[in-house]
Amino acid sequence: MNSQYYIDLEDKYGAHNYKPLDVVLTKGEGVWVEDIDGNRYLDFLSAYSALNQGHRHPKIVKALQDQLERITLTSRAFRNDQLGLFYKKLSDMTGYQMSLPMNSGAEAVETALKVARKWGYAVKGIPKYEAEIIVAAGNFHGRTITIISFSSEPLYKDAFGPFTPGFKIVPFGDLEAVRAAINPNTAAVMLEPIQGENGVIIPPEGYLRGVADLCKQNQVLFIADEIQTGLGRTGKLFASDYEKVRPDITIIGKALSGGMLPISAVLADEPILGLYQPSEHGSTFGGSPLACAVGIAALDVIEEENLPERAFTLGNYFIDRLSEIPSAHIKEVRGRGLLIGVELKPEAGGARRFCEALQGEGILAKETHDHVIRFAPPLIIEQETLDWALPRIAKVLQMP
Ligand code: IF1
Repeated sequence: MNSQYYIDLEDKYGAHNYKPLDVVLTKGEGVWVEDIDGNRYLDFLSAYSALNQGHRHPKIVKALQDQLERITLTSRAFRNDQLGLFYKKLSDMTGYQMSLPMNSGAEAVETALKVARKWGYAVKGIPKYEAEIIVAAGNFHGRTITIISFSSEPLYKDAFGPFTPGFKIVPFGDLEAVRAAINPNTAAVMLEPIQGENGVIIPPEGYLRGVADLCKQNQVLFIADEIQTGLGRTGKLFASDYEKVRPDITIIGKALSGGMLPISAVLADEPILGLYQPSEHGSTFGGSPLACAVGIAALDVIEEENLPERAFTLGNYFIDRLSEIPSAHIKEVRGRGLLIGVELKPEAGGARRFCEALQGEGILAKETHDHVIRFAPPLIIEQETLDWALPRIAKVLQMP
């Protein structure tokens, strides 16, 4: 069968909520993937940072296989012998007292928003159902109706109202705007430390620290969505670490499973996460023994292979090399660690055609917001592999 067969199947029987590159992948190992015609590509997207550990990391595969032989799902109606170990691993690694496991990132965001509202009523004393949560313009936190209710992107939102109330949107990177938006009913401020989907937008230095301080002064929770930026991607365990900020709540997902299953978690201390009482929240699959065994292995790999440090060193190297590429199309190269955006000038004709050309060079990358090419390889990548990619990227960025 050729690629077109599979493409036609997808297009005929599947909802058209994506416009993928027409490459039909069938194998992955480490930083490489292969399509059904046997072409190999360097994966420069890492499933939006879910594959920080690379495709099919042997240690995570082994943990998955071993757990498959024992028990996969108990539901939270019963206990299992992996969940506590997963909690402990998360606490030991992140310093948070507690965690709550879910599946997708969006579910973990919802979980954090719910507990922030409850905290607002139970601890801060906000009048019932008056709680407000401040978010940033250009945010991406997922696809549920509540989450899109505070999106500023019409495409994600406009067809899907009515919307959930209780959110205020302020410009990203503007500390004074946060200060002005806080009032006695504010329960939380939720931000991505770096806005990924919005085009790898890094806020001005001091912004995260400033927001965290404002939150503390006003008895407001600071929630960091580190689903994309966390677990080593930006060169530290968390992107918040760059400003020595410890959010009241940190949300993680994606690389928490190294790409095996959807696993997410909300991290916080007992005075916050301890507010959830039985029946107030839950999930059929969240905290399954299979997910926990995989999660522990995925976290082990991040530690054992020093993935944050690797991302830091290789990211600086790669950003420097990309910045040296003489290309009339490039407006700016920016990034932290191995979360990198190359913003093209408006007259470059959009990032999509460059991503298609990269595919022809054996590199899979994905545009974001029309004019930004995102480079985010697995963090296990070797410098020599980056050196293999650089002349190919340069060639593509130099096309007319
Ligand atoms: C898609 C984007 C990236 C996220 C942050 C929560 C979630 C995400 C910071 C929700 C998810 C994903 C979703 C995926 C593509 C991808 C994405 F382009 F859409 F925005 F990474 F940049 N918070 N991001 O980045 O997590 O529920 O999906 O597990 O929607 O196609 P999820």
